[in-house]
Amino acid sequence: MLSARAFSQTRRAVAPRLLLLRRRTFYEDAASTTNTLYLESLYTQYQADPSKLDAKWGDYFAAMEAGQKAEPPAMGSSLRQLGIETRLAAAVTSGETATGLVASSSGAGGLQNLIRAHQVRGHEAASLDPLDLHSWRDWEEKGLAASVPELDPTYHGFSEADYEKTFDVSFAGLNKSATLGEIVDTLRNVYCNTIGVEYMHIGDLQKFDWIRTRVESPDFLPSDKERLIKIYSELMKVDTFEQFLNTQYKTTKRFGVDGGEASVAGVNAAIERAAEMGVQEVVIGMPHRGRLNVLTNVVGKPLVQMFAEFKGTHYDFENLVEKSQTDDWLFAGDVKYHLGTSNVREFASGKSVLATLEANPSHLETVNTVTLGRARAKQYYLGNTAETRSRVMPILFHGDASFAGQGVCYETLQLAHVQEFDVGGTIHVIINNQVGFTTDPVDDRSTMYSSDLGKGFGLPVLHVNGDDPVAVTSAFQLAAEWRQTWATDVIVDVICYRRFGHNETDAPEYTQPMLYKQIAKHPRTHVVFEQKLLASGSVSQAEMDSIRANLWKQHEEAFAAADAFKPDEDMGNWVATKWEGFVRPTDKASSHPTGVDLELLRKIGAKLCEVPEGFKLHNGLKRQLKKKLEDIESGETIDWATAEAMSFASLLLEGNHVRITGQDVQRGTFAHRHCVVKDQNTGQDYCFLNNLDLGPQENFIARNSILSEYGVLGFELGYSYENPRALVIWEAQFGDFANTAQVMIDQFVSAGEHKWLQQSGLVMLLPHGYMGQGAEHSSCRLERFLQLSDDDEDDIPAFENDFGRNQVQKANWQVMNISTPANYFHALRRQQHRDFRKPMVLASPKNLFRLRQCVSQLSDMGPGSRFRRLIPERDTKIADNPEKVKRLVFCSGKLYYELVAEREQLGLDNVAIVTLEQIAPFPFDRVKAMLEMYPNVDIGDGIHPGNVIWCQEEPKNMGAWSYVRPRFVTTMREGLEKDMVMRYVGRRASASPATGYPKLHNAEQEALVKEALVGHDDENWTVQRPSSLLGHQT
Ligand SMILES: Cc1ncc(C[n+]2csc(CCOP(=O)(O)OP(=O)(O)O)c2C)c(N)n1
Ligand SMILES: [Mg+2]
Repeated sequence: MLSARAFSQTRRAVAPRLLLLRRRTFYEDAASTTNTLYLESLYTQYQADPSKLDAKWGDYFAAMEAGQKAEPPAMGSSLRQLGIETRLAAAVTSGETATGLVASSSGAGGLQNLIRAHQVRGHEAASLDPLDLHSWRDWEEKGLAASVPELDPTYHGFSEADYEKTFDVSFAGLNKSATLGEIVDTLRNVYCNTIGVEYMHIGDLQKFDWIRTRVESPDFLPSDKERLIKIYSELMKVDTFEQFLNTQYKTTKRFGVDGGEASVAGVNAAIERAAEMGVQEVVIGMPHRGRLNVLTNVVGKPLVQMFAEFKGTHYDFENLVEKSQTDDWLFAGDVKYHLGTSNVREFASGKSVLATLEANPSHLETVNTVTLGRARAKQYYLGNTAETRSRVMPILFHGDASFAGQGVCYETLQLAHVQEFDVGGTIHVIINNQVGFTTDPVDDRSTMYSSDLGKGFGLPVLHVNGDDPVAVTSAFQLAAEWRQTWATDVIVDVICYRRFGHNETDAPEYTQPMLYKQIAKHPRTHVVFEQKLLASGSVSQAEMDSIRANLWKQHEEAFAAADAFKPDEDMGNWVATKWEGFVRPTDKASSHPTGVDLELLRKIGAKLCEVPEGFKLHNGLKRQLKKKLEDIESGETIDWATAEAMSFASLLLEGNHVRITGQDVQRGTFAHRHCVVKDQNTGQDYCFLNNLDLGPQENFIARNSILSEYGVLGFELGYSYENPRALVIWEAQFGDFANTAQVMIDQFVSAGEHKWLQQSGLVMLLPHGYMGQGAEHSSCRLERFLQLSDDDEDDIPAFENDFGRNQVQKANWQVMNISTPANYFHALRRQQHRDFRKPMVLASPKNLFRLRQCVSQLSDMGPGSRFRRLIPERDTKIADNPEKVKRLVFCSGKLYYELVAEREQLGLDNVAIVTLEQIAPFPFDRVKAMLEMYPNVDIGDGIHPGNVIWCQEEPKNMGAWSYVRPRFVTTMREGLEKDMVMRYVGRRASASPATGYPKLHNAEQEALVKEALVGHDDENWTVQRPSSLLGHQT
């Protein structure tokens, strides 16, 4: 038992925290929400039977009813106490147990509740803010109170006199019999110190206990000299980097982590601990803040190189300019705080870890799922088991404002345990500097913590004071242990401050004057820590001085050496993963034929129609498979889905992993794919493509995804980054939904290689086509993808041979609208049969799956066949008589079939129809051949259009028109030295992509097809618009 003196010391020790608990009087206010509810319940009782209520309350309510001003009879704690008593009494009389209610007795029940209160709400009174402002606890307007009454022993019925009494207690670090003073002190030490742990929302008792026993253990925070020195050294590495740059480049944007240094040191501790527990690789995604420091001190990018980047000696500008004159592809590069890299980190323990930092754009949180996709791919290639997942650990950094505000964070957490997306747990680190640019936390969220989203997913949240590097290190180590033990996510919320402005050139005093007065006075984290270490006598001043001096010297030496740093010719060190044998756009590339042996295709075909003995297939599917088998055997009518499956199968047999995800991809939005079928009796899956039984094959994954585009597309992109021997496909339910993933498309898919040399062969399937389904399900917004395509409309490249391949190699991506199953087959295979990778955006069909005419011959996929960027007139009668042709119609996708049907109907043999299968990069060479082929087609008089037509379904301001028009003209001018005015036939310009009225849709479609084929009589150019439904002609 404590002596009275010791007890009073204990109480003094905790006194500042008690002050903190009482800083606000929210609960003391009779008009506050809590008490309003309580008053209401009393009033209900009063109305029911005034005699049951204390007379003072009766008088109060009577006065209120009479419209007189009255004070409630009980205020403050007595009111609260009364509330508790009443609720307890109600619970007892109704026979409920008192779980969740506080006991009013000072006995064991009260003690239990006191302990539980600390476990539940201790973090709300913890000392988490280095600046001791804890502003997020004081948001009355959001219903958030600063005081936590349950942490006060008196709330549980104890009085001052009880502090010296002993109680039987079972709590780590306490004797079985301890005084209340000791108990309170221990509880506050664990739960209200510089770590605030939130874990009571974790439903699983085992996990809950796992975390409880660790944080409650007296050994949780280290105190031995060796470990303290290590923590100090790690912190100083981070701090020295920032301070050194601050002296050399005071006003250069670097988004320093000053104020949050401990978070970077902490991540290192997490990785080291994880390595001890079997982690071999970490994949890191992070935004700007502290990124340069992480690159250097976590990933291990050499200091010399980092300084060379500051000095600008890491690239040779003259050389770059020279290259731009000779090369037809120029690397754009990116600012240094967006670049990625990977490197092997060695630890003192002898363990090493391959650390990869994903390149990212400035768009906050976008990199999250890209990082997880890459991690999942690494785990897949290691063996795709829970064990291999445990070997690759993702770490995602977040800013406090962005984690609270960006919806993709939700998508990221939602993916955590979905099959084929699970990465075995992610460590989320919030560098919580309590500001987002100029926005205060009060404006960046509704919830108390930036991390509160995590609670919805049952993640443990470790809030930790950034000025306590020991606590930060322990929190990170715990996070790593959690991840390795439970294979689920965890959040470490490092609460710190931002010493300078948003970047180093900003003046934050404009917007946060009071905060920055406080920050200006506040010593750096290492100074706070040094004082603590000195006070505790664990480390001497001389020891710390020597560590600091050494680090500074290292930085000075590296800085001097940076002048002589040899720039990497290839800048290859910026690519997170290097692919052996794959070439850059500036290198010579090669490709292989994509046709497949017909016998093999037939065998594959048979397997695609076969389910195991006893498998109860749905009758509808049985009929489909029977028909499919007939088609394959005849080799005449291969449909879209079969062509797709055959291309997948052939790629799998060639050793490519194939993965397709997106909403409902197993069946396919249009019920065409059915690549995974269900046993009607058992619900069991069967996947044809994983049971080819035709020799060794890679694995096929088709997984329906969560209902997200942004997050899932990012995941697949990251997956595609890891290994080029995988065909990775993301399919949108309808193409228009891709716009919710626009950041991923603009910032990563279209520009990743140009900015970061990061290649990807990702395929995006975007169902597209006008079928009268209204505004949103008609268009995948081809125009947007085409606008992002980087081939110059006025430049026909002069490739000596293999125009098509060369052009794609230099382009940022390929945009397709394919019209035949065989061409789709080759387009997919072509992705894998090159020694470079290029994303492919495919406006995929919606009705061609079942269109009788949309079939290919098996031989179109056989040896010698290949992808056709453009398909010339297919009717030999017309193609063989080109001089008869008066109109030349170019189109793409399913519109082709409608034009042909109408042409047949009208019996026309003077109109040729050509499909552009690959729209971008524009097949100048093939288009030129088409323009040359038909000598009698009027190309216009130089002012007015002739009869070379671009026909599209989309409104004039959409679809491919704006992209193809100048390129057709260039082809004619540069290639054939003639001026051509191209004729537009398609819907009129419109804000909405399509009409919602089916009849109007039909009328439009009919008008545009007719106009393309027969045109209108307009000798004198007076009819500007042949139909009110169509666009102007010029
Ligand atoms: C998606 C997105 N929206 C807006 C911005 C502009 N922006 C850059 S940093 C920033 C504030 C970020 O605050 P926080 O997440 O707290 O990170 P911090 O800079 O404080 O480390 C904003 C709004 C952005 N980069 N990305
Ligand atoms: Mg911030």
